[in-house]
Amino acid sequence: MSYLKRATTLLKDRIRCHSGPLTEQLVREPGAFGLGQLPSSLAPQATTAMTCGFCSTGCSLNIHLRDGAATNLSPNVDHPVNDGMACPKGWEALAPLAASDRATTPLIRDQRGGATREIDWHDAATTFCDRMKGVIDEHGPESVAFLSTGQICTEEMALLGSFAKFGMGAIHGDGNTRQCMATAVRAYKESFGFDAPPYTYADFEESDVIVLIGSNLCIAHPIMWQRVLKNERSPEIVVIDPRRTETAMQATRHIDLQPKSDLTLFYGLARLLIERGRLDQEFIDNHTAEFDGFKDHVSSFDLETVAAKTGISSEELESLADLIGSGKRVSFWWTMGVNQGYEATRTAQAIINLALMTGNIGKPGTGANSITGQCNAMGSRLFSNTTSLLGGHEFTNDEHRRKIAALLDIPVDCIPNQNSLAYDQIIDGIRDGKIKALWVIATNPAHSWIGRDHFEETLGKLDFLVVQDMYHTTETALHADLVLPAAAWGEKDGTLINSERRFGIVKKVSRAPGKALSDFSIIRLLIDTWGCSDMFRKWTTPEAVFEILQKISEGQPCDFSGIKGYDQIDRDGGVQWPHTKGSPTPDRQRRLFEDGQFFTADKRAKFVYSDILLDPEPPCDVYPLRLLTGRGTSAQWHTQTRTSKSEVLNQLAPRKNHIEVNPIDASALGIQSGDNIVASSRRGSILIQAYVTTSVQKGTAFIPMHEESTNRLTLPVFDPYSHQPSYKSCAVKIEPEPRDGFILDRHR
Ligand SMILES: Nc1nc2c(c(=O)[nH]1)N[C@H]1C(S)=C(S)[C@@H](COP(=O)(O)OP(=O)(O)OC[C@H]3O[C@@H](n4cnc5c(=O)[nH]c(N)nc54)[C@H](O)[C@@H]3O)O[C@H]1N2
Ligand SMILES: Nc1nc2c(c(=O)[nH]1)N[C@H]1C(S)=C(S)[C@@H](COP(=O)(O)OP(=O)(O)OC[C@H]3O[C@@H](n4cnc5c(=O)[nH]c(N)nc54)[C@H](O)[C@@H]3O)O[C@H]1N2
Ligand code: SF4
Ligand SMILES: [Mo]
Repeated sequence: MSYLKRATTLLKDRIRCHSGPLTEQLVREPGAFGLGQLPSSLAPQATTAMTCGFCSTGCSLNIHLRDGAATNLSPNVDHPVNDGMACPKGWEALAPLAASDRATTPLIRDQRGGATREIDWHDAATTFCDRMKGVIDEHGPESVAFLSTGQICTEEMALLGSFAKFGMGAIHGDGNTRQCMATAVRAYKESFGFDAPPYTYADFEESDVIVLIGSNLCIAHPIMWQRVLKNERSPEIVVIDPRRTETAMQATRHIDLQPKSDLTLFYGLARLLIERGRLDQEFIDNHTAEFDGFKDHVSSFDLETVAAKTGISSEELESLADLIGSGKRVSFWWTMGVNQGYEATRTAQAIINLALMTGNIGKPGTGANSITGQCNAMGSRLFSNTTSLLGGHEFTNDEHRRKIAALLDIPVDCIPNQNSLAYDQIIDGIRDGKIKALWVIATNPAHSWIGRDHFEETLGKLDFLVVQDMYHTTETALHADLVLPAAAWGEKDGTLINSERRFGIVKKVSRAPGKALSDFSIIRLLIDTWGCSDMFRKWTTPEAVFEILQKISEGQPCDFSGIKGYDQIDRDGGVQWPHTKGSPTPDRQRRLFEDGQFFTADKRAKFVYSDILLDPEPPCDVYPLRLLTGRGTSAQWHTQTRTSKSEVLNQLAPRKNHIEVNPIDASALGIQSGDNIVASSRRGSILIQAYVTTSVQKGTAFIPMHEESTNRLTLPVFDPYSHQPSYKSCAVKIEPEPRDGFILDRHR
């Protein structure tokens, strides 16, 4: 059977651990595809450390093994990231692997809306290739797209992006990192010359003033919050968030600004700092560009204007400017409250500008620091081959294309010379009938995509939808023509890159169920079936791909060619980039820009700024509330495919989906906590339970994104520079549930 031969090749790394012939094992042993036996190097050990596969913090977890298989875990006490701590998701990381709805075999759906039937890998790979090739033959390479993720290993995303773009000839591919980090990427590229978060977590401990902007650290990055708590300098902790979040409650100062007034606030603060001479003029003169233009630009943001727009009193604004201006070590940290907005990129750059003008960069406890979301969002930003060519190169730069072609020993013509459509444009392309086939890997857009009330119809327009996931029950997989069962975190090898640019390692410590294969092996199988094995002859194992990526990174700011294989990452508690070949073993905590040299052509960081944009959907008479969305609890992860499979995490999460409403708005409508209410936007209506709380301002409401219906309400607008969705603001109304039955009027 030829597919077994192919499987033998692609599972080469595993053959070493099999005692008998591989084919025999595959037939005899359930799960052999996914894991086979555990690597012999792990088997005798009682514990082995690996990086958590949920958030970008990158905590190290000690996996306790019996006969080489994971039985339990505990946080690693000797690791520069988490120092013996983990949040509930980390403690429960093994539970989602054992869920009963794991995808265990490839599934095909012969008819839209019909049931699926099981097929073998040979038929799955053949179906994938035949149908994709059919679409390309008929409609051209622009008619096929993939949507990737920040939640698979770096090596897997590089293999995926390279196969899709260089092997299949597809041009378009984006990922859920667009929903999450695109703004920070764009902001850093323009301001610093490269997508380079500059900090190390030690900066949380070394700051005098920690400014958290649109970041609910206690819920979304609980172990980073623990690092804040380890700060012995009694720092001022300022939380800039329209909601009184768990983090805001712990802060020394909560700035509860009007939603989406951040850009005005930061320009106003910049003007105040200039007026009061609170500048690091030497740093500005020697290491930045375009300050004078910026100074002119912010001059119109006077105190009264800023106070009126942000809802923050003049006194508080002045006091905040003084705090930032007088602080010796001020660090600015931002997350989705900034990235997910209609003027997000400029807002992120306004934060960067504050750090630059006060010289708060490149020194302990400082920085303009974007906190990442998913465990490997950083890997995706650099190596997914979606928005940029591998290693932070550009598709549109011929020199870069030639360089990558030579390094990979492939014809330069295989590398597209144009950028991919962004996620929203891919979705539009499907709606307009231009994109006919979509391959979705480790993301669940039928829940997470913005304003997706008509999303099912949109997916229905595709000729071919492939979903590659660890579960066959995700909202997106339920629409798939072909489901490819994936091994999960803990069932495969590779690396993840955390928020502070640290490579961490993940390992096979558990057997994947049934015939599930690692994403790496699935893509290898598809490569071989497609007929482009030769192009990927060196991409044999995750570690071989790691070495290829090391070569590609050489000379780039993200150069990690000095890392001596997975062994060094494992031994040293991760390694941050950059680490160039031949350089000495790096310190365990490193920040960028200590020499004041940035990655721009003139080595100067740039002040970037624009005019304030009009709010695309302000509250009005009909829809008087502004809806915010975001993370609900530390026990819930996104669309909940994983976290809902843990009984422990379910106990820690709210039992019912809920909308948070301020008491003043609630009482005006006679609504009490626990009431079922109808929340509507111009896109649709949902039925949801009210939770009356002062943590949301009057005139605003909040629904956690974990609730499936949230994105039926959200407004599909995007930042013009990053194309990141503006998930955090749209106009809604709420009404008590009508007594005589309620029909969801979803398409008004
Ligand atoms: N438990 C848990 N942890 C997670 C995740 C998860 O799903 N669950 N997901 C991970 C991922 S991928 C990401 S991207 C991160 C997200 O991490 P965060 O960005 O910290 O989480 P969010 O709740 O999305 O948004 C943060 C805050 O932005 C505020 N906000 C809304 N609008 C505005 C505004 O106009 N201005 C300001 N200043 N703030 C505003 C919201 O009130 C919210 O408290 O979390 C990661 N960690
Ligand atoms: N309203 C609103 N919507 C939002 C947000 C918001 O704040 N508000 N936040 C946005 C943000 S920041 C993000 S990051 C997105 C997240 O949105 P999604 O990416 O759609 O959410 P996840 O639930 O993390 O989906 C990951 C999928 O990958 C699968 N999976 C897990 N591990 C593996 C693996 O190893 N291999 C494969 N093949 N599959 C795997 C999981 O089962 C799951 O189906 O949501 C966005 N949507
Ligand atoms: S904080 Fe993030 S990385 Fe650490 S245990 Fe929790 S989910 Fe995992
Ligand atoms: Mo995210």
